[in-house]
Amino acid sequence: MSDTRWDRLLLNATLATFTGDAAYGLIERGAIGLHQGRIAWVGRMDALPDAPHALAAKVESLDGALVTPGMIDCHTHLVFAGDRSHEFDLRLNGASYEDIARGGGGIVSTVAATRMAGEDQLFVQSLIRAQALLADGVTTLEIKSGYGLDLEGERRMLRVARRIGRELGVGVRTTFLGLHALPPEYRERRDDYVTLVCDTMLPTLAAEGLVDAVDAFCENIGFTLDETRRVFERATQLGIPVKLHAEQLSDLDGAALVAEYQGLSADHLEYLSESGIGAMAAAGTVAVLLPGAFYALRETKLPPVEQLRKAGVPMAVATDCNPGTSPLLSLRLAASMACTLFRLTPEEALRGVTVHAARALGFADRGTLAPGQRGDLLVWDARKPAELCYWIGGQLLQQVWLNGEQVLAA
Ligand code: DI6
Ligand code: FE
Repeated sequence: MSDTRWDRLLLNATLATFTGDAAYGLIERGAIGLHQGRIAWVGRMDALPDAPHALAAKVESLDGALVTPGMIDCHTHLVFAGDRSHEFDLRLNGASYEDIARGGGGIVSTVAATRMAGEDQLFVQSLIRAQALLADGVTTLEIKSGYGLDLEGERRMLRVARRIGRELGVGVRTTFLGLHALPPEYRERRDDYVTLVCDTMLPTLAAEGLVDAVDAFCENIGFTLDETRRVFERATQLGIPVKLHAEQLSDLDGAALVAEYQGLSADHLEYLSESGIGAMAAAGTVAVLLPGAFYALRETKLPPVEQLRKAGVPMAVATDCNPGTSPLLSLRLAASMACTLFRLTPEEALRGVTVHAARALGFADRGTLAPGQRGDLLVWDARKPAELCYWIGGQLLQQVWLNGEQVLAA
């Protein structure tokens, strides 16, 4: 007779499930069953329906260790070539991000390097960054294009993003960010570039199955509200969800625009207005907070966290990993910074890198510990969830489980 038991049963765990009403959805002396890549059972050990070995083929005790869902980094630009560390010096000497961008540095300098790189070279350089995120608990991540800015370059980035997912077994969502910066060859022809993005690049890449969502950099140094609307219209026609870099450096009302399109998320939001918050709340658009960029740019304007909280807008937290404004390779550190810099509670920050981050990517099958969810789990050298935000650095992560299989042990 075939074995109908679960593949695995983990016993004596402190489970931060992020379900139900308890703080962190905490279950002490908990157990979790895994079967065929999914979570089969979650609850208190004393509520298990049978003896452990009658329930699962393999049983192990975690000795009280904390277990959380795999963390989800819902905003990264980690596929790129080249190096921008000299901009760090420039900024420390007083140049602003806008100054550097206007002077030919910034995004377009990464575009030049990324266009030069072959697909394998881009893959090898970018894989290292994805591995670093995984090593601190990221089991699903979003990766944006936006450093190719022509059909071939954007395609290469998105293909590399998918390949990273296959190589590491992590979940990858790809976002097309054709409206990231105006490529130099279109300097006098803005409109033609937006047309190219809307009429050629987006539909072609979507047809190739490379686009899960569409984003734009709606900003004075990026693209206008009207240009952003054009790409959102096209995405909507193609049935692709949208999200937006909004209100990072100024208030252009981008959050209201993305909400109008029932967008998944509006990201950054330091300059978000009261009306933008209202629009996001009504549309169910997630606020993605990016403390790494706030920190690296030495921004002083805080995102309106208290008003977002009051309006009931879910807040996610992400690394924004990119070579210019957020060279950050730990989502757990981003959660810590969201507490220290933005005054999120540790529970809000941890919901922000799990359940709300899943929602910001349109995923319903991950981000909590519940039956039916993907078997993506983290086992930590910690007893209380707040420790994950409290410790700055250190090797807290003990085990990573992806799709029900243990892939990493400290
Ligand atoms: N906002 C950001 O924080 C990144 N892109 C964007 O639109 C920065 C990208 C870079 O500087 O390379
Ligand atoms: Fe970004």
